[in-house]
Amino acid sequence: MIPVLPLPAQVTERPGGTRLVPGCAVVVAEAGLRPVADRLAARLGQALGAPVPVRTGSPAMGDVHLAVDPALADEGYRLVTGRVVELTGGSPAGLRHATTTLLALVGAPPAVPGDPRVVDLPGLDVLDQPRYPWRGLMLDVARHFHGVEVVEDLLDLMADLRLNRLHLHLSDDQGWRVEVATRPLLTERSGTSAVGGDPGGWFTAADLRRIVAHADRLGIVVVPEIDSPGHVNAAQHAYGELTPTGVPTPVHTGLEVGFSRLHADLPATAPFLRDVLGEVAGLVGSGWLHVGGDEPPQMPAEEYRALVDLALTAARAAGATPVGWQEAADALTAGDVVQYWDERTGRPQVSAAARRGVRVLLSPASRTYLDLKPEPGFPLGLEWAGLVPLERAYQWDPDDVLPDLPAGAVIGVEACLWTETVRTRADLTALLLPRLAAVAEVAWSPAGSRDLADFRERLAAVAPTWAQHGWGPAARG
Ligand code: TNX
Repeated sequence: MIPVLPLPAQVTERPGGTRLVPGCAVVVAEAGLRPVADRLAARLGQALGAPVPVRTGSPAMGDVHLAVDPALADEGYRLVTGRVVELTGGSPAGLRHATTTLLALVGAPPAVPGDPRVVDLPGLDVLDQPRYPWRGLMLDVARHFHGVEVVEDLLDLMADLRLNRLHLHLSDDQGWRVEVATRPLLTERSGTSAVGGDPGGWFTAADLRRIVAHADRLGIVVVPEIDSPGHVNAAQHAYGELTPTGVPTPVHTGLEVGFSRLHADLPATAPFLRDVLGEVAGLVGSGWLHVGGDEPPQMPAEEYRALVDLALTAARAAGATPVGWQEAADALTAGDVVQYWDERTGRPQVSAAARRGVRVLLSPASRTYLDLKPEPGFPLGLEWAGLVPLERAYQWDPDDVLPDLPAGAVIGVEACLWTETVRTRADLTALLLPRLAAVAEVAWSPAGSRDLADFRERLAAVAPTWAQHGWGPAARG
């Protein structure tokens, strides 16, 4: 058992190994790798209980050497323990993954901070690369708001699990969570509400820039979502011009869905989508924009299509590749991404879209909706698609979800955390862990390589590190 999550593609034992002692250094082959090296050195220093310097030049015995070799896969890496620990990435992103694998092998920092320790790494040759390029987590900050510190903390957790996409669900019926310069009432009137009358909140442009910068340091791409044409009560509460009567709708703090919608025949609708989607895509600047499209209330199919087309046009005009929930599948074109979530419906539409070249992101609710309860009576979470115990989040294969997809259509896997019942950081990680590690392994590790008993052993090995961060079910007490 190698105490690493997700399971690497290939692990070979070799003679020898590396002894890491306080005083060892992280040595970079080129100055451009310094950001990756600095982060590794800081964390290695914590784990060894003594500061670890970063140097350029040639490594001495017991050092950690970082280099890039473009012959490796883009996010791929190699880790070899011997006279030195040799970490090689196909890119800085791959190298970063190598560092998280090394940190997992080193294990949790000493219980008494600063108490120096020696770590003997076994002789290993790890050659690893991801199964899918999109390994995501969706966080709903609309039902309950979660601020910059919590999001940064989640980004750290994601990076350790080698996840590389953070999808932020920024608007819904209950609240609006991103400042938009051309529509200030969105946050002024709809930023402060949340499910159950709990406190709201929103990201300023500076907040979003901070999140994006932190994600960028970790090789994580932020995908903002502005949901429409359904799930728009917060927008209509702020701007009455988006409703047929012209009167702002009442604030909504309940859990019901599927009652609010935009109207294609109102003059304010198209400018709203154009301005808001354009601005949010520009603020995040990742080249991706999720346009929602889920759970539209009753409306003529042509009107739904016209509204989704407006959102898609706005996304493209802002230079972003659109992502949409499966309900929007018919409107998407080659290169766009469709996110499959509701296993009760939508299969033919998603498959047809894939045949047109639309890429498919898998979030089947019964496997990846981590807001669903892991066990009966769990104090948090919903149950609408059943329970999602750890085994269900782990024991499934992406190839089996939509078997009639063309080869290569699946771009990846995304876990979703809706936050109707999730109010605090402790609530978040109580639902996320350990199941997020299961979904991460489904997205990363080679088909057919997974073994539940081995996975459970590896979970037990990383649990102390999570506990030290205050992550996981234990954190809720
Ligand atoms: C379905 S998934 C929704 C969300 C809810 C979630 C609860 C999707 C695209 N829509 O509005 O929060 O179920 O699990």
